Amino acid sequence: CPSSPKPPTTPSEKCGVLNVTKITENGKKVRKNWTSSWTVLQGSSLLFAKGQGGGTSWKFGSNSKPEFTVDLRGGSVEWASKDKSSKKHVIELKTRQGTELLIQSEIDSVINDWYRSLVETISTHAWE
Ligand code: I3S
Repeated sequence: CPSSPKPPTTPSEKCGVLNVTKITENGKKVRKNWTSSWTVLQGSSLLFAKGQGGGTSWKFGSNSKPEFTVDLRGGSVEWASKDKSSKKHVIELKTRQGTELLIQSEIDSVINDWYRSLVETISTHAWE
């Protein structure tokens, strides 16, 4: 997906730059720290890496591992309520492991696409 000029082969492969922060980790509230992350949806995993160089030039190379990965199986996704963030277009993602993330993009179409893909991925992998 990141380096391929072709469209992704399956709807569950997707990548792009999103603003991301954890709000809960293993059930414990953590301080928000919004960062711009290169985000890749791969099967039932969502991978994040800090933007390096920005835009789509970023790749997961040998010296640049994903910062963190979340397992979407058994998770849930919804549009975040206003009290979660003052930003526009914020998705709230909860994992079965008790991690909650906020995912945001200023661009409507971008965040709507991610929302759809995440919902689809979670429902596809619901019974694993
Ligand atoms: O939910 P909060 O605490 O209002 O979130 C804001 C803070 O995390 C703030 O950082 P400080 O830790 O320095 O207060 C961030 O800069 C803001 O972006 C957070 O709010 P938004 O509404 O942007 O998610």
